[in-house]
Amino acid sequence: MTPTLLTAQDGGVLTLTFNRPEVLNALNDQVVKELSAALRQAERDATVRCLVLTGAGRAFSAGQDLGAFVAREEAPGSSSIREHLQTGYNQIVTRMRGLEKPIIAGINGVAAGVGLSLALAADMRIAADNASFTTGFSKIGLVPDGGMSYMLPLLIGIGRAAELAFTSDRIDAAEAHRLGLVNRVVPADELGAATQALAQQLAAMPTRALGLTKRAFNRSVLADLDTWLDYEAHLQEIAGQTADHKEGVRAFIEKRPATFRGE
Ligand code: LHQ
Repeated sequence: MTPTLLTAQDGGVLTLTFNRPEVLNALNDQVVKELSAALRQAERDATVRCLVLTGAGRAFSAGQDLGAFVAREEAPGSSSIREHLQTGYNQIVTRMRGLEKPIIAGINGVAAGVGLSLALAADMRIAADNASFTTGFSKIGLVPDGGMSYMLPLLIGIGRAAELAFTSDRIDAAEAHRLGLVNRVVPADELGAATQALAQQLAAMPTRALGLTKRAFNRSVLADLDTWLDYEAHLQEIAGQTADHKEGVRAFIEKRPATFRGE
């Protein structure tokens, strides 16, 4: 099976690259499994002192693979959305925040849905100047998940978070920088080098101190994260049963605008 997540280590820097460029690195069960395993390995491996998460091709990640999601929902005995989140994305977010090593998201293109949530779970974000961002969930009748409903208001304030979450408008890298969604924006052809340079800088720092700093930040502003992830999954379970959700997903698959009825 072709790896859907490429891994490469250079000194203390481990780079993980989403590798489904033909679907804008949409996330299916295999990517989730491989990312989870890579994070577990990065926890155990003392030679890894900084992690970079990025995407192959023109996207960082378009979020949940909606084709795979529909197929899963239609399969007899499939798990609920709540379980899907709890056993997949939520564990990844918990692992990313729990990893006591810096994680940098190198945002090389569009980041949408839970793809954006994973970028937000990183410690820092560097975006290519041609990257773009959309929460995406409201377009398919869902609630921001993968910790986004916690991280987004924290990073950019509740009013701006509401605007992005309600409208799912796509914003560019300059706007993302202005909002505080990303730390830095660099020319697209310099993203790889800029991300690796920062990662090497951090990998040469006292890793234990950085890890403890991350632990402190987790405790100071993300203390409720795990409870929150469960609550978000509960809200998503409710949203997932609405007619508007089903219409939104159908419209995406059929490549047509959705007609929402508010129910
Ligand atoms: C895709 C996708 C995609 C499959 C582009 N899936 N193929 C998890 C599980 C449980 C419950 C709910 O929540 C979640 C978390 C989530 O992440 S839900 C949100 C899922 N993501 C989205 O709704 C975003 C959907 N994608 C888009 O809105 C657009 O594709 C964006 C804005 C990302 C990019 O737009 P464009 O640059 O115009 O590209 P495109 O739309 O033409 O896409 C290129 C191809 O990638 C296309 O396939 P094709 O065969 O026509 O070339 C898309 O169908 C495919 N693709 N996203 N999520």
